[in-house]
Amino acid sequence: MSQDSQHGKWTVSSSEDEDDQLPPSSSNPPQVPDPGSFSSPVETKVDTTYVEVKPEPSPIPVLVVGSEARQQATKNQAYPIKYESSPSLAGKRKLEAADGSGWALSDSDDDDDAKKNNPPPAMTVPSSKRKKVVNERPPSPHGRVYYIDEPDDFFESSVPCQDDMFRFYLNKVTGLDKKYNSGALHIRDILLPLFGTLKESVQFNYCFDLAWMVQQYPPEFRDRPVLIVHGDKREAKARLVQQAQPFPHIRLCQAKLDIAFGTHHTKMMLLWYEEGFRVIILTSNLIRADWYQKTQGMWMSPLFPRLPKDSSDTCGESPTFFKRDLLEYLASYRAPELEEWIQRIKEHDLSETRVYLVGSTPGRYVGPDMERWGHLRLRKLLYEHTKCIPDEERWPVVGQFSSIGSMGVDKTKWLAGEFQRTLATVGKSALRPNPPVHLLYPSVEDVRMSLEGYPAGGSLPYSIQTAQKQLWLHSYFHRWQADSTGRTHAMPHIKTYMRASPDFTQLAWFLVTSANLSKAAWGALEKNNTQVMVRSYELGILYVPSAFNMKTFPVRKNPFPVSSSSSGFPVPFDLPPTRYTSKDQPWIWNIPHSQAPDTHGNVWVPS
Ligand code: TGV
Repeated sequence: MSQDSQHGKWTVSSSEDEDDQLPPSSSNPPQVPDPGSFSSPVETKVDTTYVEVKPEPSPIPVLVVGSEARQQATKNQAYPIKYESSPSLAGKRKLEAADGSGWALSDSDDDDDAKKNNPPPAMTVPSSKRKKVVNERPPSPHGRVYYIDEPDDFFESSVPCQDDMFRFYLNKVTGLDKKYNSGALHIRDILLPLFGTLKESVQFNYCFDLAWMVQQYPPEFRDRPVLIVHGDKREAKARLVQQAQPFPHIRLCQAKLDIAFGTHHTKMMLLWYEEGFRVIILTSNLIRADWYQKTQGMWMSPLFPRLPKDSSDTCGESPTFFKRDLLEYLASYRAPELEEWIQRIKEHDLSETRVYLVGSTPGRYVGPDMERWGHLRLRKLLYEHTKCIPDEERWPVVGQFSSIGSMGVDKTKWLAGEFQRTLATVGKSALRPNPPVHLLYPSVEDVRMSLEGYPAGGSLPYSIQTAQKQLWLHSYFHRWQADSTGRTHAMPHIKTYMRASPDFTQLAWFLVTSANLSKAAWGALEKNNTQVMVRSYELGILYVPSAFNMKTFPVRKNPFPVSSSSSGFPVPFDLPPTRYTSKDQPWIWNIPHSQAPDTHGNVWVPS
């Protein structure tokens, strides 16, 4: 997905101190007449009359006939940068409407959100209203200093401690107190020569700004070959091809997406150096907005040295079989462009890796293949590599994500059935009592009071159409932002899943991944549990204590500032999680908030 393509009506806001320089994702909060206050208890009562009044706003109403068109529009809207008119998509979109192919073999009764109408927040700011809002602007909790550009010290070297056991890092966030960025990495840091002398790289991702990406590479490596692995088709692909035009060193590789509504979410860098090879598995898109004021996570592999020339292919394996699993994941693309990388990886020593790879790759899997991908893969790893814990039914499962798919009319359909069973797996115990499940997802107030304000909601694409069918889900919800000063002021684009002790001081395992809370990402059982169907490409890494010769991971008490003396796992949000009160609502991106201005004095009115 390229971000310079968008057909919606985005009007640049002109509130006084924003001027011409807009923050990366700044889409400008929209305004329409107030539809009435929207408030409901945690579990019930979404005001559905609202939906009837404005059933399906869409940026291209006449043309949106197929789900992919909607999907496209949604993606485009999410990452607006340039205003670009898009000529004559009508014919193409109409053709796409007919291609729902992959459906025939599936017996999933529920759809994921991908199929649904996710009307994006196309935003207009009538100048009259705009003034009014500007005048009503409340004092910003972040003070008058709001960084439009990254601050001068932003790119100062922040080489992570090389003895960092977990190799888990957050991104640097613009506009937060410096202490919260200690130990954090910007994309430019990752590509610094001190991590290796780059020869070639591969960028797996969903959304790309190739011109911006090129600028993130150090000048001396800027013309080294880069392979882009993406999932775009048709117009979106054409736009990506066009983006790549000025860069002869960039080649594209389109990942096959044969099952309807699948997406290429995997975010990974393969970096081939004079000195060896490195893998980065992360949660950020390759666009500036994703590296600006959001919380993102990454795992950086050790530098993998080259194996001696005559080594066999199976050499250089880690205790976690990371080499085998990475090669299997790459092979699943069946892409000729990746063959040379598969060969290269075989020639390197990945034995120092202490994490397990958890991937999803589209397909319908039966028999032993069911455990290769998605949540059944996670289940198998937890079964084999974690130990039973006393009192295990009191150890909560925590899931934290930035988007939510459709998971049916009640919890038994997927969440409390198959997915919870996976997350509840520890060791080989026969009894599997249901642990507490805490789901972390930003509330409206979290988004409103965040560094980005409402525009952060443009990357939290939970739609009212999906939400209103699963009000039961919201009773599991906990806040992302526990207080209004810390790092959680940067809204999450990170996704994490973990099992914590009852007092949240210990972890039985921790996972960071691209996979949101959706069946498309994690897979769903079909055909009387004899088949699992996965729609999307996803990638994450699992930490289990046994791979670190530990019983559990202690949770790092004060993750900020990062100090070499502090130990324990750096969980990127506050524990214990805070449950939504009856006043809290999950962020739903196509519900307007015209009465409560955000941290920039703007309101949110999706069209
Ligand atoms: C979006 C961006 C709003 C299918 C896929 C992509 C990502 C995430 C995430 C969530 C959804 C993503 C997407 C969309 C994308 C902003 C909406 C649809 C509709 C990502 N893709 N809309 N159908 N869609 O949270 O990680 O960043 O990779």
